Amino acid sequence: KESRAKKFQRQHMDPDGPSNNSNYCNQMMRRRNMTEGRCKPVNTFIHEPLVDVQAICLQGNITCKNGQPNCHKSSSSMKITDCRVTSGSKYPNCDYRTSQKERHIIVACEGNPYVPVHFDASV
Ligand code: PAP
Repeated sequence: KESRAKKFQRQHMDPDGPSNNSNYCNQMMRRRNMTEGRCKPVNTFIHEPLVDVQAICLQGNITCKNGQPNCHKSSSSMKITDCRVTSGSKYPNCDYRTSQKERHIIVACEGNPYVPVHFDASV
């Protein structure tokens, strides 16, 4: 079974991106298997080295949206792409809006090693 750490990498890591095109989310959401069974409504890809994202687990500890205490906010801003399903999108033809941003990101971390398992927010 896919570990939570590997699932985070599949859903959120694209260190070599972003390809600068408006179809990025349509392609990547499909390629990373987030359009099977349903269109995952919102998802963020991070365009920074994995080690830099893993290091967020050692940075400022904050409360997550769900009230759990295991969230951490990046001390630097990071290149990200937000993907949000369009209002006209109809499964199985998942259609996304692609928005590139530079934001501080908040991830939840778990385990030993203590690594990212959930993307909480960007601020
Ligand atoms: P996403 O939230 O990063 O988009 P999602 O597929 O929802 O991805 O998976 C997040 C995982 O992190 C969940 O585990 P699961 O895959 O076994 O269901 C969730 O339980 C876990 N997790 C750990 N800490 C938190 C937290 N503070 N907030 C939300 N999810 C968390």
